[in-house]
Amino acid sequence: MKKPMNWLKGPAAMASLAGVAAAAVVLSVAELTGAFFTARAAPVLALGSTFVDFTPPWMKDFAIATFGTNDKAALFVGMGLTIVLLACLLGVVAYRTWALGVTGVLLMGAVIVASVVTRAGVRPVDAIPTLVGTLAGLVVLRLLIGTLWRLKTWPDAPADTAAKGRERPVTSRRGFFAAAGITAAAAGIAATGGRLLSAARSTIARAREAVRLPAPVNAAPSVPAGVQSPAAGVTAWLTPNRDFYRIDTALSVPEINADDWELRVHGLVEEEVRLTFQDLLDANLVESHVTLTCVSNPVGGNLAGNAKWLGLPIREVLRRARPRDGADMVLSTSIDGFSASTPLEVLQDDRGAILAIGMNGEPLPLEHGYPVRMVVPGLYGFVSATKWVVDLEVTRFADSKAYWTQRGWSERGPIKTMARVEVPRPFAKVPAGRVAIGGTAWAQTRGITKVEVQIDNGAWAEATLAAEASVITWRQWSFDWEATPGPHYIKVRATDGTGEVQTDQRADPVPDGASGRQSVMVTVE
Ligand SMILES: Nc1nc2c(c(=O)[nH]1)N[C@H]1C(S)=C(S)[C@@H](COP(=O)(O)O)O[C@H]1N2
Ligand SMILES: [Mo]
Repeated sequence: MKKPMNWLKGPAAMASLAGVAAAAVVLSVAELTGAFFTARAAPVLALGSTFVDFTPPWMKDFAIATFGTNDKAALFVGMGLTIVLLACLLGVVAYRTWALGVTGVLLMGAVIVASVVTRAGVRPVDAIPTLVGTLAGLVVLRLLIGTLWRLKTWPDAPADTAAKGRERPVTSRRGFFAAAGITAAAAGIAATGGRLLSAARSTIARAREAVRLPAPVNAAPSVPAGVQSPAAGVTAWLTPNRDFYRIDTALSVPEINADDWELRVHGLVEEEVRLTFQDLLDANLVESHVTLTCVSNPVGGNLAGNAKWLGLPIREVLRRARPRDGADMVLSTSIDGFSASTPLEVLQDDRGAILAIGMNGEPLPLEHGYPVRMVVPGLYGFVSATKWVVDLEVTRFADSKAYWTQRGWSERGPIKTMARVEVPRPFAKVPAGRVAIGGTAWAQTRGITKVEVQIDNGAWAEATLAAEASVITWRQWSFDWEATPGPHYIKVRATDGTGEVQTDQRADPVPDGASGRQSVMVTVE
């Protein structure tokens, strides 16, 4: 029996450090070399995407609920910790049995190569950076572990490792730490350099700025005066692009050259249709204000935004393709593999589903789907709003499942009626007297006809509705409250255009959207 070693001072800690340095070298050298290859094939991002795809749905829901739009940062932290733990194990294993160390590094390389080459639009040569990185990682691991073998001070060093180092000069611990530290620092610098180089090569952002959007043949109906709630602090009725919520599975924003973009419309159609970006610029485009909403939005949450979109009605495209009898769904797919299932009839009715190229008067921002995305009034984004869309397959719900449906979410997603209190903020302290309560409500395609407020357990009282732009945009409201000192609860509920009152029945976002009524606690002083 070996006596238990002092872990922190023993070879295990130093071997772990060697493993971490080697793993850092694999990733950073791969990333640096990768700057000269397809942007989407960047090894660290590709690995992250694999991580996303293998993250269990409940953990993804947890990440979105807990970190909101910072869920990607949380993912990288989680991935980093996982890699560090595995790298420690790799170092220890390599110190004991070198062949296992080699296997470990090769395995790491294989996982990254698999992640890279399975990204859409990636060529086999894009595996080269990872191969270079793997080789560099092996060399570094061998150098560091070799140094450890030559440190003879370990009481429990394996007998054969002492022999391996016999004729070599004895190395100091300080030397080892210096070597490992310098390696890790160099790896960090290399990785940063790789990222910067990739960013500098991003020409798509500049190409986007050069796009001149055509004027629509059907301009958006003018927005009536008074759509904005008079209560100070309520969200802007029109969401500026920079403030528009962003939800997607893409770790690096897909970079699509608009000149290369093509949409293929196929499946259960009489005629396959192909559209280029120029075809869209030349088409009869329409413009409309539409409020997008995410199915992950909790009651009272802010995963919703309202913009003016410019695009081609999808029903024009479908008219050309002529769907066959029996088709009831269109599966739209993004260049990065995300997909959404939208009922065929929703894309053919009067609601105004479009292939959008413009958002608030600009080409789509890269992160909102440049060059082309879908915008479908009335449906949550996960079943309709495919960004970076490149493929429309006319099919049947019975035959195909979209990205989130495969992960436990619904196959359909009509937006639920929802009212939100925006001022006062939860747990605010407000002075007694007249307090302006205000917020936003939505029930896209049905419209909002009433919003009511309830203070504590009092009677429901009608709020004042701001002007309505259309039934596919959200509608704001305000309510003057004579506040008396003490703690109070403000509850809100909306009624949609069909006369249906927003349910009090609480439901989680999974599988088809949160329901229930928001209740905001405030203290009146
Ligand atoms: N390619 C792609 N498109 C996508 C998604 C995605 O993950 N990938 N997410 C969808 C979801 S869940 C929502 S709510 C909307 C959000 O659009 P936004 O980021 O422009 O607000 O995009 C939809 N389109
Ligand atoms: Mo979403």
